[in-house]
Amino acid sequence: MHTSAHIGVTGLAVMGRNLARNLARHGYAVAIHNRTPQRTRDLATGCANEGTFVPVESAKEMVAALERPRRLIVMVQAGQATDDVIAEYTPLLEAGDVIVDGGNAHFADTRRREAALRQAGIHFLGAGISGGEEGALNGPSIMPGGSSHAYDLLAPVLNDIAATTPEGTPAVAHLGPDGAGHFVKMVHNGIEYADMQLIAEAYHLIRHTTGYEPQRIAEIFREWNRGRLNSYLVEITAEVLAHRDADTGLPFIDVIADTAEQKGTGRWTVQTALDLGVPVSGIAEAVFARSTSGHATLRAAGSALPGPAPTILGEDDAARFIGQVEQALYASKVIAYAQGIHQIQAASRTYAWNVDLAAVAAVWRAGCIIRASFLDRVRESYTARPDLPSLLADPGFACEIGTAQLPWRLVVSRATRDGVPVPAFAAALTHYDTLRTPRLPAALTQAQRDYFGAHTYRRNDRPGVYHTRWDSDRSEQPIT
Ligand code: NBP
Repeated sequence: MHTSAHIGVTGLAVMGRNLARNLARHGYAVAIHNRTPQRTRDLATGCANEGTFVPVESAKEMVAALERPRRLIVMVQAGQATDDVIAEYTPLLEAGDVIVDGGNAHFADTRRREAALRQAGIHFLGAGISGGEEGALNGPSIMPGGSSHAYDLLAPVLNDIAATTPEGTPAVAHLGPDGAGHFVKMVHNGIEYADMQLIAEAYHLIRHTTGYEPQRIAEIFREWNRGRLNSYLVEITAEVLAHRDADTGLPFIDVIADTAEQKGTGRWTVQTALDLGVPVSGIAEAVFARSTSGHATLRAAGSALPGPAPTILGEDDAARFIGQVEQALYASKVIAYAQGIHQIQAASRTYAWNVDLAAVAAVWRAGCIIRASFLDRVRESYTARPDLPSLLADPGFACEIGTAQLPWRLVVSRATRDGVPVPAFAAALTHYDTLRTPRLPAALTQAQRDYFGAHTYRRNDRPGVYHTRWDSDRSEQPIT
């Protein structure tokens, strides 16, 4: 057996297998292991021409095969499987060795694992990896969190295997200690949900107001992909809409079931945002839209409810409306990213991670599902002002959204009037209007809370906390 593999990968399903191949193609001797040995053998024999693989059949053999300090990438199912694998390796590894969890772990699990392994002197890097199986093979976007020492031990390898941004830099950066990387990956996935939902709403609205066939709408997305909406998701949307089903000859989009599934990272993003008290309404609406799509009984009952039939626009009006949808999509996308970035800022403060948001935008620029030209501008904004309170405080984005806001309103009103659901467009616009409203009805909410629960309130005109005796003479009492 080869006794000095540079790095090990355990867990050789689609992601681990392709990541191991990516490492081997970059000249690393990769020790490979999988619980079911057949996967290990398949990789070692099937891809032998791609580089040096060292197949092993146990954790003990893996540890013996690795050069020191050992670097082991765990690519098994998130959750209990990851805990099981870590528990198996912990007694076999030595102080100074590094475990990298490249799965989609919940950041709280990563914090727990990092703290536990630190006691044993073992470094733990929680690395979010995005780009699916294709990215794992040809260059993913990598979001690592952990100690600087652990990152330094892995940085040369991660730089080699990561995607390359348009600036020529690798799409990887040390994002902070313990769970910072997995948190950023989770929010990446949440933003991905929002971005996909917004694109889906744009398509749906155009189809229902113009009557255009999907192939024609594909052209619209192709055109948009040449402008400020340029992104992987817009690009693949055009491909999907242009595709015809081989069996029926019908547009592919019309033959697949309209029930979207989810694996859970979008839901985690929203749950975590609720805990942090951060509004991520665009992401939340996207998660709820997927759940609603799967509620067959609810939808069957709802299908009998009354509502308007969409009016089909003439050619000139349709062209004008499509331009407005582009504005609405762009503005809503900026809001969704701004909300996700706010969530990262809030977690970074709560957990003292000191996440560099310019680095996050740079890492998201290549290899991952939400890669988009627009992220260059996000990176520039946070490079110029790392303390920017919100993406919407950037003069460039504020100006663009200012220009987009009227068409955005027209799109949301037309959708509402015609009965076409646009939950994410509407949530984004509502968020925008909430932020710009000088005086919110939260004053009434607070007064109600004081009325029924003596929850107290603050006044605009003087400091202190007050309660009104609602059940007696309605006199006001200063509390502090
Ligand atoms: P899966 O998430 O489907 O997990 C399958 C792997 O986990 C197999 O290697 C399996 O071994 C192993 N495994 C399980 Br299940 N339980 C185990 C246990 N108790 N002990 C040891 N090994 C165990 O694989 P994947 O889709 O390649 O994803 C790997 C990680 O990357 C996951 O955390 C996933 O969330 C994340 N991720 C996936 C994607 C994607 O596009 N698929 C993208 C980004 C991140 P076996 O062969 O013996 O059953």
